[in-house]
Amino acid sequence: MSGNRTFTMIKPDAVKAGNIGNILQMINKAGFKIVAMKYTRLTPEAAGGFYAVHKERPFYGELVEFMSSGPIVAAILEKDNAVEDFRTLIGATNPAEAAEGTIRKLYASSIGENAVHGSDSDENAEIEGDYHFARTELFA
Ligand code: 3AN
Repeated sequence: MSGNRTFTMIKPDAVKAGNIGNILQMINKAGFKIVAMKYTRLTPEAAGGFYAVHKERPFYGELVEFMSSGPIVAAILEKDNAVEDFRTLIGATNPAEAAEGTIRKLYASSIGENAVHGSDSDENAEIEGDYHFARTELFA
């Protein structure tokens, strides 16, 4: 059975370009409810930990540097079939291959600077949401 939560980040390129509002509007229009959200900046250590699964990939250093280069928006989203539906909304990793009308087609400039993150499984959605929000939920 598919879960009803996913985790997203609006990445530094999209924040810098002034697209937070446009992207959140697309997320809401697609039927996702925002259940946790924060504007923050990742340290290189925090970005490195978040993307630890990619640490053997050739682009890891570049990815960590980019993700800690400026503020981001992190959020937990709720909707039936959240992970899959959100991956559809954001489009392919490479914006050149992303479908028309997707967030990456509209707002991403390259495979490395691709505007948004979306979890790729229910298990990772929970791990990634906890990475950003588990401790601060103590203050909810
Ligand atoms: P997605 O974000 O679509 O799940 P992943 O998990 O393959 O894609 O990659 C995680 C992140 O790593 C991507 N969002 C992108 O920023 C970066 N990335 C992936 N492939 C490349 C690449 N070939 N060159 C540079 N950065 C990449």
